Amino acid sequence: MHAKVEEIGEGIRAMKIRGAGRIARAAAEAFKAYAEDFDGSVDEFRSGLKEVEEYLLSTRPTAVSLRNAVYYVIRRATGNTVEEIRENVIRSANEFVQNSYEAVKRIGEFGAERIRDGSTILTHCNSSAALAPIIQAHRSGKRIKVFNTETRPWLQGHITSRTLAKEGIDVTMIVDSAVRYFMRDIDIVIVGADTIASNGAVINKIGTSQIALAAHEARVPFLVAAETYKFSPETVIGKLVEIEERPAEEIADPRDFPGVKFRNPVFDATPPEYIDAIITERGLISPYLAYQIIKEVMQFGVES
Ligand code: RUB
Repeated sequence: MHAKVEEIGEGIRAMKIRGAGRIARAAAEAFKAYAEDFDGSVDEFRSGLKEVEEYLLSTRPTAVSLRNAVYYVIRRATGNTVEEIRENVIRSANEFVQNSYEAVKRIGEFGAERIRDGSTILTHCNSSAALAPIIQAHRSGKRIKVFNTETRPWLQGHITSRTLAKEGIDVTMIVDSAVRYFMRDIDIVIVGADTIASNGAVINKIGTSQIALAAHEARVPFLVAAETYKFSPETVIGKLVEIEERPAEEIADPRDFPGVKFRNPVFDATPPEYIDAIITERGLISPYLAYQIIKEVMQFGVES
């Protein structure tokens, strides 16, 4: 495998590159690097791109953003000469990355409107899309407080806390199991998404659905911030979202627990009835409009 492609692929697999948006942009960058360096015939280029596609798709299963990024580039990798194909791959990879950053920025602007001055926000894991409205609200002068979960077992919440503290935001880190205890102090929950199914269910970091339940019970608005490439065309044709299960060693050393089994699913599904709105770059929508977004906004159509 091409060195840069492998570096990106292994980075995604080992979670050095993580978060659905970053993974997607990295996949686009991998194609770009491959195309820039390619030297050979048109047929070799096409089969090489196919190999890159299959390799990238094998890295992590849950975030559809990865597959949508891969298909975005592959569908545009047309041409009769190596130069034409190269140009199209590089252009579409750049386009995907640029659109992705632009989408997060717009989500920040739209989402910030929903954050009132003086409010306390809860977030989970580390989502660029979820942090964008929070940071935007703060920069626009709103006095806000944030509670964020540490997010076991990978502790992505540490990144979130540090990012927010660096922005000068009043941030408090709590353990994942303290969410319901603090829910009475929370005005709004904002989380990200790895995949949104056609029925409006949101797949995000494990624990998200428990937070949604606690928010629902306390009548606290629960918002999801997600670019439209987090919507899954595959779910329209009946495919289930695969929930990644990672090694037990990420939780504890199994050798210290003879006779004990471990399970480590790293995502869960929050049903649409617990979601007040999804903040996309196209605006705020009901989760029940997921099918519409997939049909209208996604250029990819249904991938099989
Ligand atoms: C990260 C996670 C994030 C979403 C959205 O999981 O669940 O909430 O990916 O992130 P992991 P973003 O750390 O296992 O990749 O908004 O940055 O795309």
